[in-house]
Amino acid sequence: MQIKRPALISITSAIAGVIMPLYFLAASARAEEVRAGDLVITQAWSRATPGGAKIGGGYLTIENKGSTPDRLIGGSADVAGKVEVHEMTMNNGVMTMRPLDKGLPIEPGKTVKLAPGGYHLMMFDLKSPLKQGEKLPVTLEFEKAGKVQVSLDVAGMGAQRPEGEASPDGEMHMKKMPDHSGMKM
Ligand SMILES: [Cu+2]
Repeated sequence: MQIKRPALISITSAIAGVIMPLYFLAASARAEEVRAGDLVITQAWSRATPGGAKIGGGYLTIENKGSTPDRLIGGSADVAGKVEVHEMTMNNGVMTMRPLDKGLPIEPGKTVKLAPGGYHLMMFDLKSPLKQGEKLPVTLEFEKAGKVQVSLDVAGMGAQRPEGEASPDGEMHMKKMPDHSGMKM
């Protein structure tokens, strides 16, 4: 069936005009997107550290939408004495990590994910513990895109992914809720 009355169409587009901005507002509240030249940075997060801890990790997703390669070479943060780009690997069953002296290549058309167990930002000499729910300002440094400000959403201690992101088994990672399942009512 065809809709011939223009009035209906204008109502439809008016509704879309209201719904679309709300949709983008919700998306931006969940995960901030930072653009720097051809790079798009999303899912920047960290996790809470115990009091007295001197090191913390930083994780993010970097997409290169351009046609030339770039490199994440380092960073800085007010909360940390030093920020390095690291790689974590398994060697004969032992987890080791090392700084990437030449930086992390971000090839054109590729998306590179820094996540627990792999590439990460390593923050040294923390001046204060990272607290869950905090937004931690960090300056990334790229070879071509230069310095880029991002803010890391601090998730709970030991989190494997940012809050709100689905885990690999498809379940949502949620804040811990009081568990009453074992209670006798
Ligand atoms: Cu590290």
